[in-house]
Amino acid sequence: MKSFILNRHGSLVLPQNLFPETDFCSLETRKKFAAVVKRDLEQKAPTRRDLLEHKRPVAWRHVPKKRDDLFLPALRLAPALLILASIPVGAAVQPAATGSSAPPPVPLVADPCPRRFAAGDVVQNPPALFSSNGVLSVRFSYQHRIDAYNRELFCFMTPDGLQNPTLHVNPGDHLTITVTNNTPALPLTMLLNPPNCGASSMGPSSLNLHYHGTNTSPTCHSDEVIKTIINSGATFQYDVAFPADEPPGLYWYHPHVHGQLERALQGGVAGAIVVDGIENVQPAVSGLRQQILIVRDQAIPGQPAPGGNIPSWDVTLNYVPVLSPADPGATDFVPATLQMQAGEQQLWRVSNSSADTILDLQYVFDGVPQTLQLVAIDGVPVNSQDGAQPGQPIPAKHFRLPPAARVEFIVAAPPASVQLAQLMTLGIDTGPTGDNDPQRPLASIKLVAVADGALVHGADAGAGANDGRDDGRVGLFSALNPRQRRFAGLSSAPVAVRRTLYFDEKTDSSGETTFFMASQGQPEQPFDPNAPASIVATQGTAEEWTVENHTAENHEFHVHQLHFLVESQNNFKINGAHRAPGVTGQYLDTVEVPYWDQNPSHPFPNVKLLVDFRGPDIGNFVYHCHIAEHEDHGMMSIIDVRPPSVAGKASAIQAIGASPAVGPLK
Ligand SMILES: [Cu+2]
Repeated sequence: MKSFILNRHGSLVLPQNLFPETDFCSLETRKKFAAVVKRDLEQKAPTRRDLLEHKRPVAWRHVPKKRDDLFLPALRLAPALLILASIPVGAAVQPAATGSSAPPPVPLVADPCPRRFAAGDVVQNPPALFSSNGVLSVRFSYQHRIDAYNRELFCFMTPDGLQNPTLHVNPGDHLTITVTNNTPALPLTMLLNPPNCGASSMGPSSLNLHYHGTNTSPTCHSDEVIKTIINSGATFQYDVAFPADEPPGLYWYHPHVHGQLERALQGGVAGAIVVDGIENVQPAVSGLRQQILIVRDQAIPGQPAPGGNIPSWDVTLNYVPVLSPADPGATDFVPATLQMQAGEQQLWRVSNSSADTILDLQYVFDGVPQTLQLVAIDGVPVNSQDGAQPGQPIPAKHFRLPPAARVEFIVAAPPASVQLAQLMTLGIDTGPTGDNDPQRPLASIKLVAVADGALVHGADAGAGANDGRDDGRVGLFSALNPRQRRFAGLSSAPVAVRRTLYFDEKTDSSGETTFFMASQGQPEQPFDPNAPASIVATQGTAEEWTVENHTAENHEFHVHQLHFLVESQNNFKINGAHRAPGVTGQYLDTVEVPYWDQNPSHPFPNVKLLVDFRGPDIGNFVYHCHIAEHEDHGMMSIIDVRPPSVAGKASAIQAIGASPAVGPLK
């Protein structure tokens, strides 16, 4: 394991897998701190590779706390702050809120992060909140708890006890969220240079929010994740303005603090955002019963070695756990239950909100794949942006759903003659160094005869109803809506710049791997929130990006604030991989690039993307691999989109990250 370092901006960077149960008490000097790191992490704790090869936990937080050769006394907050001794006190203590009027904090909610479902339970729609008069105003208490398997769970709770509710907005609406970070304070480990948004130092208990896939502004109090930090005890207010031309479909929200993404997502903190109105772009969904299906992943109890049918991570479906077999050769998965009425069609709106688990969805009757009628991908109704309205669904026998991607499709209930109807994920060849994502059933279909509207209406928080409204059905088609064609004309837009980006990984002699989201022609650097942007683009243009995979595992390319047109998927066959069905020619925010076979005579698998900067959003935001473990370990970079009037004045605006940080610790 690497010891901690000061980066080139003078910020303290702790080892990526350091977790703050480490004893920081009485560490008044850098030397003492280094000694503890050496004693407890370098000498006694196994390296990450060691952990992986022995199929043991891969993060410090997973190291068994009962090992008597590890020094893990209880954390005491005040002394811990001594490690920030050279940070001005004001920098480590965040004011209650920024902005003109400080919102009152959202108090702790009793019984946080409930997970009341057992394996095999019926999947219920999450609780839902709806905007009215152009605004959806939400109050969130960010909380955690430890479950029976020693897993740390995270959640947003509303004051009346809803957990991670689905947020329904219309194009043009404002989503205002007041959030209080009610998780326990942990040591702050890194300084953020100005300009700041919230606190100027961050650590494992820091929070912010990302509105994934939304074409919203990357500014403070909107969808900004590089400098927005809400530390324990602080309250922060978001006001996210959805554009009037936002395509109707499924988006999602989750915390996005660098280094903490995997921990948060595997703790389950994620919820759906639905931009309503898809029925007037894809009339095929009019009035259908809908199931909002959020796939999350989490550590398997007992942390068995992955292999065979033992996955790297268990998955859940709206918090119904999908159990995996204890034996790698066994197939006794226990899927969740999805209810349908005989003869009906349903709209399934699936968000892969897992940290690391790649899905390849298939709907199977007695072993025979059924047709999914794809109606939207990553929030954008398919075939809706150009040409004649309405959009035409795409038939597919399976759909590859990388972490963070969403797909919405129509399925038909199985005829009574079918013995076993299931939603499943096919096995994924993630590459030699990737996770084990075996084929497994996610849910079995159960035909029921229940009065209309009572079928999938429910609240997975267990408390409260659905805001007085039924989230169980899509609205009825009224008239074709041509206004949500945000990306219209992109395919014929002139290409202003062509770039090649690539995923890379470097493993050092200790077995520690650093992950890079690199740009051809620039030195590889792991993500640093204080660094200047790697790419400067001009608002109003379109760029063609070729995103290559130079590594031995799959990666999932995601850009904040915008969508791209998938032009082509290339060289996938060198691994026997197939192009993902349904995505070429569509508008995505997340796309998979399969691994390279490491044969120097083989080309890199890549995707060609037409990236749309024609929208109004300017500023700094990120692009990264959405396998959370990879992003946490550095696979992310910053892009700066500038209005045409200032683009080109490159030296004038390198503001973020340019100012010198405080001096090193003594
Ligand atoms: Cu990755």
